[in-house]
Amino acid sequence: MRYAKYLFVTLLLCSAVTIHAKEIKEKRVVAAVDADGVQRVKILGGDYFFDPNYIVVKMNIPVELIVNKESGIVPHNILIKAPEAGIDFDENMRTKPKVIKFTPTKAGKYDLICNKRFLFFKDHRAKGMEGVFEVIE
Ligand SMILES: [Cu+2]
Repeated sequence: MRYAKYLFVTLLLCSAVTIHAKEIKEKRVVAAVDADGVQRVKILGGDYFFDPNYIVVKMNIPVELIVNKESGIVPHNILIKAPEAGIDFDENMRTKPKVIKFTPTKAGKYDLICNKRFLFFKDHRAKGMEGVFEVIE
């Protein structure tokens, strides 16, 4: 009987971990280089996700991110702040696709996020609207 309490707590912890793992399910895309020498990746945003949420591109090859969001009243943005790698943008997402152009100059993993928030609620990144932008050599 004494152990029942510990078992219960363990089960609670396990389910909490499982729920969190579900929220951050990885959708990975490795960009291909198009015939015109540009790496194009489409990114869809919504409440509260980016799809894909793990993007791999090659260094020193131009990138075009074609971004849009699902219809809905919640505003979303897409931003990466990595000026040291030639990546520095903060764009509001619309349902109509928008093209973001840059050329990454430094290998590494950079945070891709939406930092919108409603009043005192958690920002969208904390709700799962985040991803990894990886630049490889
Ligand atoms: Cu958002």
